[in-house]
Amino acid sequence: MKENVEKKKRVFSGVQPTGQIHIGNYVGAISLWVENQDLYDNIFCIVDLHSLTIPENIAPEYLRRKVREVAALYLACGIDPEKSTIFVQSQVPEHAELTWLLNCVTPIGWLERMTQYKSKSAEMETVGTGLFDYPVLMAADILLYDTDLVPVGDDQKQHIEITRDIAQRFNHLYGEVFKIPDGLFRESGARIMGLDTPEVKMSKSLGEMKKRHSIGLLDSEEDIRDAIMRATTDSNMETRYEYASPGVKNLLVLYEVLTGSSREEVEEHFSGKNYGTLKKELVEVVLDTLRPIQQKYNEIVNEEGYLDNILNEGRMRAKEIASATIARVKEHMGLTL
Ligand code: ATP
Ligand code: LTN
Repeated sequence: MKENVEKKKRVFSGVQPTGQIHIGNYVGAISLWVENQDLYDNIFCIVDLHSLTIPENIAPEYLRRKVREVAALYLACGIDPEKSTIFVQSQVPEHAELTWLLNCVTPIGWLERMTQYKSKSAEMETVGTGLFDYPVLMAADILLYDTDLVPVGDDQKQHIEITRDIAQRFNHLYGEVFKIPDGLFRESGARIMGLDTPEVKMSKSLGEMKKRHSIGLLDSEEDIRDAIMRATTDSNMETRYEYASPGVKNLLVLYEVLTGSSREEVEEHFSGKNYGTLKKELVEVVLDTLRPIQQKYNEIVNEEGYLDNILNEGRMRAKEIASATIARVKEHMGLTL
């Protein structure tokens, strides 16, 4: 082994175990993790504590099932446990502990400005403190692991910004403890829109409520076909990105990322063709992408003990890194005897 190999950068990201994991999550986040897996030292988390911030409809049995589903989907999508650490957030109590310590350096005004909090709380009768504090828990997730890069969809930009702000403020108050992380976003596909409503992003919660809003990674062939063939378009025949309506552009972007083509190639391919052709071809591309994922998913969930072993090993590796960070933080804050 060469001694002078450069240390790989650390990547950290996560998905909440609630709702329907959809093709937007795959394109914007999970497939980006898989593509870059060999370049980095990767840690992928199932952020169950974040799921508790919207407590409605979260029965304990549902959460338990969803945590396993997300973990199995990470693996089915191509996350390799030999190359990446996979673990469940609540299994490493340092996440909650660091959240408290970071709460004490985070001005309330920063949290009041968060757009996700504003939009989610507006729909709720009773707003939990956890929802307000969501960004601090996310900052704790990232900062615990000396993360360099956070690959996410572009709806998470404000969360990455506040993580940087919190880290900088902490370092200013207590000394250089945290590394300042950067977001990592796809150039194309960082925000997939709803198939039925291309003016809003495809979302897991809407996907559970409305048929044809999203394409779930575990959806049947029939549902996938139906959602794409009936996706909102317009009455023109415009397949150039610059002029296409939001619904058509969304289909072009999905086709582009899932086939690994360039925009020019996609435009040339669909030039002069109607939306029916675009939709039919996209159905095939999506099915070709999801078939092997669904097959692998079924194998994983049927293999007794496989998932538990991976999550257990992941927990141990995560715990080791996280506990070292917490010790360093406490030392700097004067929380040691
Ligand atoms: P919800 O909309 O119900 O809050 P979500 O679909 O955003 O849920 P998350 O678990 O919050 O799901 O997101 C997991 C990852 O997928 C994040 O990196 C997020 O940025 C990314 N992501 C979510 N929706 C999209 C989308 N429509 N396009 C691209 N990336 C997305
Ligand atoms: N807020 C993220 C989920 C999340 C996350 C993280 C992503 C929680 N902690 C740490 C990256 C890094 C979302 O997708 N809604």
